[in-house]
Amino acid sequence: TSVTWTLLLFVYFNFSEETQSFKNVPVKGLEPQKPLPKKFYPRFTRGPVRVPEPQRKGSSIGNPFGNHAQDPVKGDMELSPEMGMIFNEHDQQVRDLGYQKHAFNMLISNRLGYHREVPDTRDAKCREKSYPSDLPFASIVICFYNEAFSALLRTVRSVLDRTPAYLLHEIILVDDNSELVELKKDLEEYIKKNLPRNTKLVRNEKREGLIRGRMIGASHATGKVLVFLDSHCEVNEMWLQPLLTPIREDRKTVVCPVIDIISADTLIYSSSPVVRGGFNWGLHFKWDLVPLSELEGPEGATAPIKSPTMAGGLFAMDREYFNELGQYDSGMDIWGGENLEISFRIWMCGGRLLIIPCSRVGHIFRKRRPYGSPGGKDTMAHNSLRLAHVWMDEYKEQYFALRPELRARNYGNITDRVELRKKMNCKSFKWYLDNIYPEMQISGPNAKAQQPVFINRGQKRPKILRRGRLYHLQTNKCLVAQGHPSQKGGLVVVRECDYNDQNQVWIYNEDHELILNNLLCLDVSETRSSDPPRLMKCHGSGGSQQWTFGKNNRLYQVSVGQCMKVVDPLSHKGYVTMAICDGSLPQQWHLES
Ligand code: LR7
Ligand code: MN
Repeated sequence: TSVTWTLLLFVYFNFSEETQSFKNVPVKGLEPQKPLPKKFYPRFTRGPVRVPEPQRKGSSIGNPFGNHAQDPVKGDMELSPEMGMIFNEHDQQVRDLGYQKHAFNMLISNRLGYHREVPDTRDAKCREKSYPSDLPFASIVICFYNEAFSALLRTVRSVLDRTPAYLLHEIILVDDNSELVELKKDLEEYIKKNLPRNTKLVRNEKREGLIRGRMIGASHATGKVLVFLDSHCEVNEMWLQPLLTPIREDRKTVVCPVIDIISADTLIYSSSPVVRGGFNWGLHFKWDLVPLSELEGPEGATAPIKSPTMAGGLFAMDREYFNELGQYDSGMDIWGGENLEISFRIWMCGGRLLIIPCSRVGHIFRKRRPYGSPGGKDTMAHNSLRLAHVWMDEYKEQYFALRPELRARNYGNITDRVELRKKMNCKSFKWYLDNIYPEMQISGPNAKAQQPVFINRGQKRPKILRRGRLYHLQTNKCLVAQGHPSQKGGLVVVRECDYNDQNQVWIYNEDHELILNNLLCLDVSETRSSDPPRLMKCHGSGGSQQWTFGKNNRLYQVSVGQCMKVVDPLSHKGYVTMAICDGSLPQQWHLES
């Protein structure tokens, strides 16, 4: 034992020193970033944590809130919505390139750097919990393809900052043949110079996709437990111990943290409601509210929750058990479906899948996937077909009823996976539905009516803050629709104010939306930030429809990081555009209240 202890201490000091001395490494962007005025850096409050309300139907994939972006609240990080302000052309390039390549605001990500505090979003009772000291060691596997350097490094750094060194056996980064240069050269250098020696970089010779990518990562791992993370995460306080504890008790338990939300437009970290995984017959993952029966018990809000499925990216599992259970289906490509496949396999073959409310990890939720697949193949359909044929028995008909065109589609050879299912003596899909996901609706003759009781926490409706005309101070005109205010995609212009015209009335609400005549939202294009603002259907997820009123009467657009101005105040056309905020007269607005 003394040898082990010496080893442990060695590892521990090695780590803590490393993490200490590189706390303030320069922020890495496309080129060196100038430090920003202090106000652009995050401020924190450590007040009581509000647990936000989920939507009544937690049915949207991605953000567990469905369509409602959350404002920073007490206990959440109070990051300025103007963190993404553009000061020059370089900022503009970083921002635009970021949205194109990564579908999130890379300008803000770069400004945040690799270390940042995140709000402790756990239930207060989690802080009183203690965990065994002899937990199994973890290998963290992070597979990435063309990830933004700062987001990847923040993922790794957050793990180093918030994991006790003795539990962190290693971090394995799998580069899935990324094309971005900084990921090839700079990353290797950064790892060599700045990261502890047990950070390994594995390179795929060709693009494998995240499924085979993770299998490759796992094959290099030597720790007792595998922990998978996406490459744009930030782990929270005491995230790992609550995940390792149930695995130590039962090696066939697979666990997921609660996935907190990092906004793609503001990078604000906010708390997720505790929801669990489900799916629909299109074989898409979805979030469900937790049935009341699951929440009752002495441990209340901190007790693990059985989950029919996992989202896919963030989970921990005994390494030997991962291998025994058949890793992943290596016939699956790039993205999609593997999360349902491993979920069904865990439950049907004698394991269980839990969500651990006291473990929290933030993930950047983006609105689109920024990369394609080789040959433009629909890998989600290919992968789903494979899982349906191997695991779903007669219930695969439910999928084909929705996707009849896939019935005859080739899905490759599945013999090995069918064998695996037989060899492990796995239960039927019917058993899974009856016992693990009874609330799944089945259409047709054997439909079930029984629905469990859910806690009704109501739906969040953004409060109206102001209602009135939006004046342009210099011209004394009002912002209106160029055409009809109900026309989607229509431009806005300034015109003579008319006090009797409802079509000139704007609503400004707590989600920072500007809604004209209670119909459409003022919106900007995310990818073409030089396009003029326009009216679009309100999507409720912030970003391109998020506006703030700031100093010098400016009207600031959160996702483009610029201010709205009248192009030519003397012209009767009244065109408006987005421009670098400069406090000048053409950029001054006033919203009536
Ligand atoms: O070809 C690829 N090679 C890769 O290495 C494509 C992707 N990747 C990497 C990528 O860089 C990232 O780190 O794989 C990881 C996941 O890809 P994302 O972030 O584009 O996926 P996602 O977050 O949109 O998708 C969710 O569903 C996927 C289904 O295949 C995976 O299981 C993701 O891990 C999963 N993410 C989460 O569960 C986080 C919570 C989101 C939700 C709900
Ligand atoms: Mn992801």
